[in-house]
Amino acid sequence: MRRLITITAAIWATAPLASLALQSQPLPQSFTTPVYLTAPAGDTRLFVVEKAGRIQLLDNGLQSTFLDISGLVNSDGERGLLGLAFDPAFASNRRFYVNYIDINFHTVVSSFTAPLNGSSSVDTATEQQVLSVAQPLGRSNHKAGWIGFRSSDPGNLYIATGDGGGGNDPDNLAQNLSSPLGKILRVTPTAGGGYTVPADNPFVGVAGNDAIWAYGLRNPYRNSFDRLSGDFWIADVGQNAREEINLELQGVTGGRNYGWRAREGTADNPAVPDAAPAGAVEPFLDYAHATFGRSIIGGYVYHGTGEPGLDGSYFFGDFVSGRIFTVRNNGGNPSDLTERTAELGTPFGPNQLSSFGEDGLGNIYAMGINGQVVLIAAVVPEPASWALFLAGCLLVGGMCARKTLPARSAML
Ligand SMILES: [Ca+2]
Repeated sequence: MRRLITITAAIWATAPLASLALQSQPLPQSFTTPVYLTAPAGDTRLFVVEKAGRIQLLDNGLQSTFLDISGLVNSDGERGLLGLAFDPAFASNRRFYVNYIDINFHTVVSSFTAPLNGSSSVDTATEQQVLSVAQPLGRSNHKAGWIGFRSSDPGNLYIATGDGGGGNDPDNLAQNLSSPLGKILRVTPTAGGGYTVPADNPFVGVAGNDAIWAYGLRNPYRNSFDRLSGDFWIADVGQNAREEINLELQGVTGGRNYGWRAREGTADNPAVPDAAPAGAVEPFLDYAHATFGRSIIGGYVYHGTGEPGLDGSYFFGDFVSGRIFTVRNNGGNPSDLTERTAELGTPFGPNQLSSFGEDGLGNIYAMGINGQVVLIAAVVPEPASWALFLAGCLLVGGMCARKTLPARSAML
């Protein structure tokens, strides 16, 4: 505990002065419990995932239902349609993947094929199941559900599974290398359904489920790959003490153990007597529940064009507190931890922030279970203000030439 407080203080000490560089711009549309947003690379459309089992398409501001599998989905509590990833070759094969809890209480990862006409809805008969994982009976939470492709590893789908729930992982599934729960899985989906395992997965040829990429996770609900560097950011929701962010830099081979349930963030889990596993990897950053919040929502590394000074900053937030932060990776260590909540106009109150999302161009969004989706955008000075400023320059002659304009004016 003391160590984290020291680290946190050091990070804060290096944080820049609060700026007013960002704002949140609400989309005019409202959604029903949005929990994710994504798009194929380079695609200007937005695909918003609704927890009950629908994907809403926004195409030039026009909204339509892209996919409706609500009849297949158990969406109570932490269950629902939880993940969406477009095949890196979507432009040619029109394939995308979803992760949902089905009515038989399994985590299901399936592919669907979008119609040729980009404005039509998806035929649910195109579903091909990649894998199915039975959830422990009677345990309603910790279903994670994020899925994603890494640009440097385009044939393989990464799948985040929770520990199956129940509080403090009662069957120690996250440390069990025979169980697919409490893991990041990495599989090669096969056309027509099913998957194969990449030969370089860490447990191929040794004891352990060959599909496992990383383990010792509790509820890695929202994760991301840095679209430029390939770094893997895993945000693992904690139990009663700590929230954590794990960072696998591009090039890190699989097989990492992130410590749950013995470890919760940088501390031993006070609820179980388990010794820390040998070789368990400490988080990149964690926080105590008395500080930033009680349920982390992982986000994205900013590579938008609106605010060049933010390039490389990782956005994350907290569901319970509604607070939003950025932090930078400085050689594997956190730096420049900065709260952005007020700067963004406090877009979400307590118990609303459900996810961040990244569109096909690299813009970042945040969304809440209240139905609102906001674009995280740069603040652009009002045209009228700049007109007045420039008029003033003319009046006072060369005065303006020596005045340093704010950095963000460079994008105007
Ligand atoms: Ca094995």
